[in-house]
Amino acid sequence: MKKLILLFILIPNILFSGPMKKIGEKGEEENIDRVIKVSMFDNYYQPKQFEIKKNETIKFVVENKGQLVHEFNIASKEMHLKHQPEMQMMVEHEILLADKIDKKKMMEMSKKNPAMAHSHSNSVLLSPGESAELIWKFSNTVDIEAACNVPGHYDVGMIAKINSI
Ligand SMILES: [Cu+2]
Repeated sequence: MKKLILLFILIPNILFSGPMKKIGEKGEEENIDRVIKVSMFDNYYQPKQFEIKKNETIKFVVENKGQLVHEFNIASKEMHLKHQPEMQMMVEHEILLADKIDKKKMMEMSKKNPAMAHSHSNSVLLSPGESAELIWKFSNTVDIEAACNVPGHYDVGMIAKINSI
């Protein structure tokens, strides 16, 4: 059981280290070009798409205005698809519930390995009513989408296209 949890936390980090370069990188506060507010509803984003220039650093201020847990994750389609089984596992371990995240359980896991405490820099996972910021530098704007990988949500189209301008 413990080994299983370790596995699903560590594997995505390994997977993400490669493809991450293609989608850009974590942005720095002092380099922010624009701030974009994003609202998450059940199951869609407002706005539904983003117009982004290559090399722009955007601060996304994301608020979950829905009744369900949602994710705002900047990635390629391929990366989203790889991330989905990990999210499914979080559901199976009852860390990720339909309307909340069991942060106590998440914390317990991160205590066992400090490396687990950090979340991916390209995504935020929010309970209803929560807000978070994400700063991203779009060194590439091709074939990237913001999407929610909470099981079932991507399939019903909780995806916001990122258009290169
Ligand atoms: Cu969602």
